[in-house]
Amino acid sequence: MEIGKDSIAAHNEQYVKSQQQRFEYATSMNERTEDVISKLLKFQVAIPSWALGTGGTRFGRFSGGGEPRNLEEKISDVGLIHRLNQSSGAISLHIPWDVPQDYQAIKELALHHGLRFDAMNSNTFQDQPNQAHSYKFGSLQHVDKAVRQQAIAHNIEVIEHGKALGSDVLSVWLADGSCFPGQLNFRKAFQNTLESLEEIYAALPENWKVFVEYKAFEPNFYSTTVGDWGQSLLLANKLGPKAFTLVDLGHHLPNANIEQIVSLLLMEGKLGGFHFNDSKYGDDDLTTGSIKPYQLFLIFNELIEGMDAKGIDHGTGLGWMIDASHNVKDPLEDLLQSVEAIMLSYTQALLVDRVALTAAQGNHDVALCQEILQDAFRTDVRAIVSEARIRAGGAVNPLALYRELKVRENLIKERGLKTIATGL
Ligand SMILES: [Mn+2]
Repeated sequence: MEIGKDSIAAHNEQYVKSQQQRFEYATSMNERTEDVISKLLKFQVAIPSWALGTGGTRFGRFSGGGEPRNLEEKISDVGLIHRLNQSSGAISLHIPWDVPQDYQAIKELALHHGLRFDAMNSNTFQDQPNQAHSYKFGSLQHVDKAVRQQAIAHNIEVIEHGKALGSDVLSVWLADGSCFPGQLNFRKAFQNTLESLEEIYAALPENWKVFVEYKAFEPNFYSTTVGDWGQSLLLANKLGPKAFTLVDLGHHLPNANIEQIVSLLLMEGKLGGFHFNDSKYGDDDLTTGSIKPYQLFLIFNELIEGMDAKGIDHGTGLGWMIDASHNVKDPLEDLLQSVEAIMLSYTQALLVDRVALTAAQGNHDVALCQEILQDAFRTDVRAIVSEARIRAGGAVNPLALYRELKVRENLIKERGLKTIATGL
């Protein structure tokens, strides 16, 4: 299914008057509105291929129907999201779930939908059929060199797929760690991981980056070999200038100060990318902005402050991606909500009066610092975000149009009710 320009125009027509009124009010309250819109137009959030089907838990999985059955249909789904919101112009692939059969055809399909290929993700957390060695006790950290070599070779193969598609980032998340005290020699596990990553690093093309993602726990529950930003930064620093830390919002212990982490990583020039999601307890798959929108705003506040201090382009300087897989919502509706939450938080953070904040910080005016931040956070910026979307050719209300057009019903008709997205 594809959404035509006329469907979007007809939808937007219903909102012309209300949008105009709300946008005029927003402009009258914020003199930098046009500058903000120009930044929003350049800000794109990549959609991971694994977020397009219904995820599950170890207890079960409840498919919503019409899930993409192959890479082509995944690209088409991201195309639908991007057509509606004009802010999701990239797809992030996962190997081996998304191995292309015909690179040229896949590239043309992506181009047709206005998508580029974001970071390539390797998988050494599962065993694949016909695989010689098991990852049950780790991959890049493994005590057996043959297992490490297999995992290294897989990562290099992922780079090759990415080169053929025009990606320029390898994103590595490791499930490596241990479940019980005494199971693992921490130092040896780290050294093995470093040496393995060095071999992968050596295979990176000149213009590529490697992102080292960390996660506090799960699937291992006693130790994770890349468990926090310190361990990731150690690896990135030892690897070299093409290696960076990747921050996933849901990969911290409860109440971690993620905004401080991104601030310091940016200061060190080692923040490579960002995975958006939200969590209440230990999950990392809830809709971005659904639980802690203020935290998301504070993170964007530090991201913008840190990027501006270094002259980093907001749109292209870092990798922006959603990383979530949902159990109970229509995945496409969920992704539309997540991207919207990201755009709203980014916009609010752009409105922070940085001159006033710096002055208040210098005067130890703690109450005023809070007022300045919360003044921006409490600003209703929805009309600004919709205005940017309309100007880019998107829908005023992407989720409403998705429902008006009965997209999911159409996808079920096309693909069937009991489809399962590859990899899930
Ligand atoms: Mn992630």
